[in-house]
Amino acid sequence: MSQLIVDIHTHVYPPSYMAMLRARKTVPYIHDPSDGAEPRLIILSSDDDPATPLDQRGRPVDTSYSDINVKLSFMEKHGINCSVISLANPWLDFVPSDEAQTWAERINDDLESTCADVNKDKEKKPLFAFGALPLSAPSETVVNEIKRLTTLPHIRGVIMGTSGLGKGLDDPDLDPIWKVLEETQLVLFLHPHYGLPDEAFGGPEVINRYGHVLPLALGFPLETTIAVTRMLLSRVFDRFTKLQILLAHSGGTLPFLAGRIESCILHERKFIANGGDTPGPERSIWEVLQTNIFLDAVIYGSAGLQAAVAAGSHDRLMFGTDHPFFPPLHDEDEKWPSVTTNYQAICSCFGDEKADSIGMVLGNNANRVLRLGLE
Ligand code: 5CU
Repeated sequence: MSQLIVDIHTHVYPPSYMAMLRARKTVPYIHDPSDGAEPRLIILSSDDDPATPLDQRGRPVDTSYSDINVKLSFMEKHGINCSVISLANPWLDFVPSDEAQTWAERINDDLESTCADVNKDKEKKPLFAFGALPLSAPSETVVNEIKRLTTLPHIRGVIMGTSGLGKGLDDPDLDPIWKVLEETQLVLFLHPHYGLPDEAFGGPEVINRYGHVLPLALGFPLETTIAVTRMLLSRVFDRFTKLQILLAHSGGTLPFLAGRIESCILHERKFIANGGDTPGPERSIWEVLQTNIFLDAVIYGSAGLQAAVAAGSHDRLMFGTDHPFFPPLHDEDEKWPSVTTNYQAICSCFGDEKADSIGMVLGNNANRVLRLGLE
């Protein structure tokens, strides 16, 4: 059989979510220009700059975000055999607390039925999904939704941002959620959205001068790195040793900075514990990277990918595309450079003599870890 290719980083905004964004006037929202031009998704806080005309704020949002047939065509074009779809950022983080559960059920049931419908048709490539969480609700509600997700046959994990219940991922109130994820062995796909404060880049005026380059290229990866480091420092991985987390964008900068993080912990054991005598984490970052963390291979270059392989291993890395983000700017018919660069980075990172490793990263790891049952 030819090489199995599984895309584990591929997003959707189901139609109900698009309608919800259209009804909003604050970030995140969708604006439909009156001249019939393509709708705009105003998604990052820096997008909503009053100095920018509304019709030009944010980024264009087309049917590739919500029409599953567009995703299936994209898979066909790029030789992808199976995709594990997930709601895109900012998920349900902004939904009022008393509506969060209803929205989570709506989105998750929608994802489940999309996968079930597609998978009924053997001509189509199979789909699975990561469920969304009602994180603005109390942790008990989140725990119940995670338990409900285990009853939906196509759900293989959950996707979550770095704010957790609103206070970051070292919040002790998240413990019941870590516990149920550990018990159910659902993989947690951890994905950034909030980036760094605008001031880190010189303010909104500087950010907008360069489009989304600064927040996406630097803000997102650092956000992920900070979030996981806070989990490590607060000993989440000591308390929940079986937690399985998949980090977006090859872990942000975590593989590259792991040695420095570990060194700072070792040299500042008392300091990191609130200035007191409470010990820092017992398990090293290296052990956590090799037992609790999977990384996607969405890093667009072999240097970053080599760091990811060195920090984890080739059997903890999984191919992804980030569709529908980063479409080609010029020729709509060409293969997406954002996909081909990731594919080439995987091939060049391992070389011809390591076909097994390439196969694992392109699809076999996802098939095994997410129990996709693909042959
Ligand atoms: O790079 C990415 O993963 C993304 C994403 O998922 N969402 C987004 O708004 N921009 C870039």
